[in-house]
Parts: sequence; C-alpha cells; structure tokens
Amino acid sequence: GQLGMGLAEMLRKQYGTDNVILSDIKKPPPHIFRSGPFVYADVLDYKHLRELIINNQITWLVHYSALLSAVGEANVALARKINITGLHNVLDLALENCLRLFVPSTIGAFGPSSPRDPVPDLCVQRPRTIYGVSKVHGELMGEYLHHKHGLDFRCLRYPGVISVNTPPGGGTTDYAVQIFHDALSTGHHECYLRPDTRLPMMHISDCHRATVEFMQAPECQLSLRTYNIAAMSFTPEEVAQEIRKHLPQLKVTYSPDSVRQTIADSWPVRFDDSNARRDWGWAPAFGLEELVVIKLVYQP
Ligand code: AKB
Repeated sequence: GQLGMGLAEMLRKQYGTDNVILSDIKKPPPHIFRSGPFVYADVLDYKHLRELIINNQITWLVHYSALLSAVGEANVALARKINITGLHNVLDLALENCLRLFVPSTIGAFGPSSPRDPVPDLCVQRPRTIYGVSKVHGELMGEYLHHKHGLDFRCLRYPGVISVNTPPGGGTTDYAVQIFHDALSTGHHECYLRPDTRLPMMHISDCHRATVEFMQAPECQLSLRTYNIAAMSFTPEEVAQEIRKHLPQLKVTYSPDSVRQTIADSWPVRFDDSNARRDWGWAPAFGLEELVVIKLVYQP
C-alpha cells in the first residue's frame, strides 16, 4: 500500500534485499516485484500467514494492512474484519512465533473529547470512526500483550502521510497528496475539506525514518509502547499558499464532504511528540516549506 514499499526499500538498504519480504493481496507493479522478495499474504488467512512466518524464519513483522478512515466508514463490516480480526491474527502469530511487532496507529485514534492542540500521548481516546476504534483497540491489545507476555510490541501514531509514488487510499488526509499532483498536472485542486481544517502531516521519508529508528531503539529506552510523532501541521489554505510560491497559477476550490469534514473536525490539530523526542531521539527533517520544495521540485 502507501507505506510498505518505501519502508521495505529503506530496510533492505540496511539489512539486505533478501531479508525483507513484502506482501499484499494485490499484484504489485513490476518494479516492486523485481525489487526483492514478494509474497501473497492475506491477514485474514491465519494458517497461510503462519506458514510464511515459519518457512521464511520471520523475526520482525510490520503490520500495515488496514482500511483507512473514510473508506472504513463506507464499509464498516470490512473495516472491522481487516482492522480488528486481521490484527488479532497478527498478534496471535507474533506471540506464538516470538516475533517482534510494529503496528502503526494514527491521529485518528483520538476523537472530539481528546485535547486537540496539542494532543499528548496519554489522554481520553474516544474516536468516532471504525478506523479509530480499531486503532485504539490495537494500541491496547499490543500493550496488554507486552505487559502480560513480554511481546515486543511497538506502535507509532502517524499524522497524515504525504507519499511520493504510492497514493493513499480512502483517508481523510489524502487531499494533501492529491493537491501536489493537481498543482503539477491541471493547476486546479478541488478540496473536500474546508480551507481552515488544520491537521498534523508528515513527509513519507520522515515517516519511514521514524519507523526504522523506533524499531531499532533499545527496549530500555522506551517508556511507552505507543508514541505520537509529529513533523508539521497545516490547513489546505496554508499548503496551497506555500505551493503558490512555486506555482502561482494554482487554483483551489472548496467543496467540503460531510463525512471527511466531520472526521477531520474530530481529530487533533497538533501532536505533542515530546516523549518520542526524549526517549529515542525523534526529530523530523521536513517542515511545510521543505515538503513543498521536495514534492514540487525533486519528487513529484
Ligand atoms: C487517514 O486519513 O485515514 C489516514 C490517517 C491520518 O490515519 N491517513
């Protein structure tokens, strides 16, 4: 999906191509298929996952499969199956096979009753989407199994991730990827959020680096098992303004979609990531200015 391929590329550089296996239920593009080991794996097929783990001597599992916030609301039953049953399979397999486990969480794990600016690691979490509910469930199950059975469970709450070659699918923050594509192609972006909707965001290379650095952090440095990670927060209006410094003709029109606007309005506007910075040295490289330059000039 949006995140797995880039993370695999970064891990393969450090650990060797053949030591990182990518999986999906969809046929990957040819360059991904040629780039290293790739297998079909369905998170709902417990026995097949077990076979893959045993046959390949897996030690670390990075569990990225999930339906995102907006698409999850459109298909709650499927989101429950993939995001909750799929996670249970992965947790059971991790325990059974002594795997170390990374599972991402999200700004979507918070809701309207959480503090919004900034949201700390530990606070009220009452999300109003099935995606958020499944992510809080994942955070709690992983931490429970860590405390009860010593599972090396690690979880980062990602902001909206601005990817390069791999588009997101069905999220509330997707506009922040699409606006760059539209700016470079048609020069017009129709935004499904209001111009003043502020959300935490991150360039994908920061997201991958945070993930690898966190997975590599010695256990004794971790005071938590689930951390917020921040880089920047912006509104559609602000990112459009920044893009216009390079492409002055960009036109943005607004046609708020009620589902995604309601979701965005319930999410934090800023992450407090001071624990990640203190415990394992998290520091982002990209703010809004750098993001816009790299997206428009180097990696559109
Ligand atoms: C979404 O918008 O659903 C995701 C997320 C913030 O977790 N990108």
